[in-house]
Amino acid sequence: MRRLARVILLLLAAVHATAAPVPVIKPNIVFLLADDLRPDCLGVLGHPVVKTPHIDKLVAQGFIFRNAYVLGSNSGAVCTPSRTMIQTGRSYMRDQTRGTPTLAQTIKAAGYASIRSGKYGNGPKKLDDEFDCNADGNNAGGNADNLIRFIGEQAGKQPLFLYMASHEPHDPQFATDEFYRMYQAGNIPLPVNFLPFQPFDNGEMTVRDEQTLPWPRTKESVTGKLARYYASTSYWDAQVGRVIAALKQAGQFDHTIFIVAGDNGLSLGEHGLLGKQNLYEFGGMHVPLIFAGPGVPKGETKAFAYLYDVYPTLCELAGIAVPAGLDAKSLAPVITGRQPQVRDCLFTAYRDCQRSIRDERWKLLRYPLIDKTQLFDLQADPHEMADLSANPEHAAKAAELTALLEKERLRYGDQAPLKVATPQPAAWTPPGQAAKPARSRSFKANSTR
Ligand SMILES: [Ca+2]
Repeated sequence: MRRLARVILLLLAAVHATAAPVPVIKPNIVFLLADDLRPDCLGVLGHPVVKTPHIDKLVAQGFIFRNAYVLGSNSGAVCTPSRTMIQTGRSYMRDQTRGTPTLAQTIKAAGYASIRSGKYGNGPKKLDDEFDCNADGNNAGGNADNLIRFIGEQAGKQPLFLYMASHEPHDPQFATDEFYRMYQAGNIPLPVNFLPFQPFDNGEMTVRDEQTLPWPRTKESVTGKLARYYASTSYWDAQVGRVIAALKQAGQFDHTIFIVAGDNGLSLGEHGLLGKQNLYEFGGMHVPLIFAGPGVPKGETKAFAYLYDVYPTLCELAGIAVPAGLDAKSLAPVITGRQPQVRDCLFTAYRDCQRSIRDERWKLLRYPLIDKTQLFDLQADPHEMADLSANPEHAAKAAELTALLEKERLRYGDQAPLKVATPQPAAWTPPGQAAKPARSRSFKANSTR
């Protein structure tokens, strides 16, 4: 009798299960975040030298954001606010860890098994610890090992969120010999806007990154650094290839959304600079950002994006509700072609010494501590070599962008003024170098190479 009752109960349960809505299986999410990867430094982005065959193939059918930026930084370690903003979706100029759930919390609540492997503690450790599994690994090879193990253990049980936060190609650039052998300094061109010295004091001239090569910067020293940087990038790409192979082997690849990005940009000889502590286009804030996978069409846009937009974008692509209260905006409407853009100008900041605003064509940089402004026509001068701020013909454009900068910065909680009471002198001489007239070290005034 008891046995019969059990059979009836099982039958009822089966009927009930059949009547229930079919559960939607969420896509896996794989976030490949390189460290200090420049905005053009992938083969798929058209880079003339670097070889990244695995990423290129992975995102060949993906969607590229050409104008993606980090909002800014309150310290020389731009990585830290950048990675925190990825997790919080909130401006670093606000209290970021209060009131809204983090990316890891949101993804976990949606039923994912999550792992982060890579740079740990580069931001509040409690944010890193919100992943189910946390495993560093000393380099991208170790990161890949951790992810491959996790795929083996978890695939098919729950949707996966894999966050590969590798150390590469950050200096000191790590690679194995086969990748170092791929690049010879003598075959690598200097940036077109190379200078031996940055000719004025941008407020952060001798920070750690700037000291990684001596002044003056030379062709030999800069191309040598570029060779190591490209080798490290190719090494990272090969390790990403191992993770992709593991996803394919586990039958998970076709059901995975991929994001490829860098945590901040980097100057490597442009304007005489070496770090991520400036706001030029090849400076600290401009980053690569590519989405690929189910629901993402092949495409490319110049629509402005912030890196922290990844948080709500991922949610929307994976069918997860976007939490209220984020500063970040979902880029999904741009990816799917519903909207051409989600913002019409782009603001960046570095400590209290640099601010910038750009629109589709023009960019204004402001250095409050030395009372200096630069104006560039990015359409004619993408390498920011001809400062037009003193040109009366463009005075109205400079005034318009200054007003826009004043307005936009408030949107992100920026408290630092664009003018200070007692500006410092703009002139700058590298440590150990005799002072020279600034003109001899700057670009010719009308150059638009
Ligand atoms: Ca970084």
